[in-house]
Amino acid sequence: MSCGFESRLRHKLSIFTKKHEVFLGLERVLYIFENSKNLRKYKTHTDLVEVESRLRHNKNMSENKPLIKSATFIKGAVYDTGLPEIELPQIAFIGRSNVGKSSVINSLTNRNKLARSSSTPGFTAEANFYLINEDFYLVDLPGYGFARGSHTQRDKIANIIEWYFTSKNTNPKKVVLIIDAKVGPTVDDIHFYSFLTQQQKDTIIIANKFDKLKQNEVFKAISNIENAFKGKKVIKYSAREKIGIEELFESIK
Ligand SMILES: Nc1nc2c(ncn2[C@@H]2O[C@H](COP(=O)(O)OP(=O)(O)OP(=O)(O)O)[C@@H](O)[C@H]2O)c(=O)[nH]1
Ligand SMILES: [Mg+2]
Repeated sequence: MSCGFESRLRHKLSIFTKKHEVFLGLERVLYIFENSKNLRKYKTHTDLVEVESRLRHNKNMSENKPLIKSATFIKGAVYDTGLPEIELPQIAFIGRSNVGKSSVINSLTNRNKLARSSSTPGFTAEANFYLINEDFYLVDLPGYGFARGSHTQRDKIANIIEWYFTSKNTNPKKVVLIIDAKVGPTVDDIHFYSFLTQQQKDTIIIANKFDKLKQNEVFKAISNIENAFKGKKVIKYSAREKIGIEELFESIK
């Protein structure tokens, strides 16, 4: 842990104390800090890197330098005829049902209710186009692997996903493939990644719901995802805790 790193955080947080503790024979550093709302404890350097990333994101927002200046829902499409009239680059968000695709779009745009999210799987049923900074679209897609859905429902969703990724009229510039950090990569995730590779799509992998991992699960969970995708880099992300936003934004630019 570098002193520079610690002092940068100290400057940004109202109270920040450091304690040493021994746990299972391991010496650990406990950082305790308080912001206006709540007291939080972070135990490792990795935790602090994420805290810093979140603070940097909040600072950008509060200093009126938002990464996303405008975000507007344009339309939901299921076929080429339903696509938005104005052609602009598209960044597509895909992953299993309920993995948090809509929530990731909301966290990235810092808008709570832009993309509709729900704890009921199978919620998004069209390719929803959101115009960002009048410059490009974020596309929220329905999720695959909706185990409890009817055969007809799953078939309909699979067709929409296939249409979106094979149509000459959509052609996403980048694809964000979202994996559940806690569940890990599913057979469908791996299958879908090879489909994207065959389609020669530029794919970014993120592990959402990172907040659900306990500290001692992080290394194993992330390596497991990286290994499943042949060592491809995985961005640790939490739409709920706003972790990884800057890194994802940089990757999709
Ligand atoms: N703990 C935690 N929960 C999350 C996170 N992101 C999303 N969720 C929750 O996961 C559930 C599904 O989120 P959605 O964003 O609707 O997921 P989706 O992938 O768009 O779902 P479908 O459109 O149904 O495929 C909601 O209850 C969210 O609150 C996260 O980072 N951490
Ligand atoms: Mg959704």
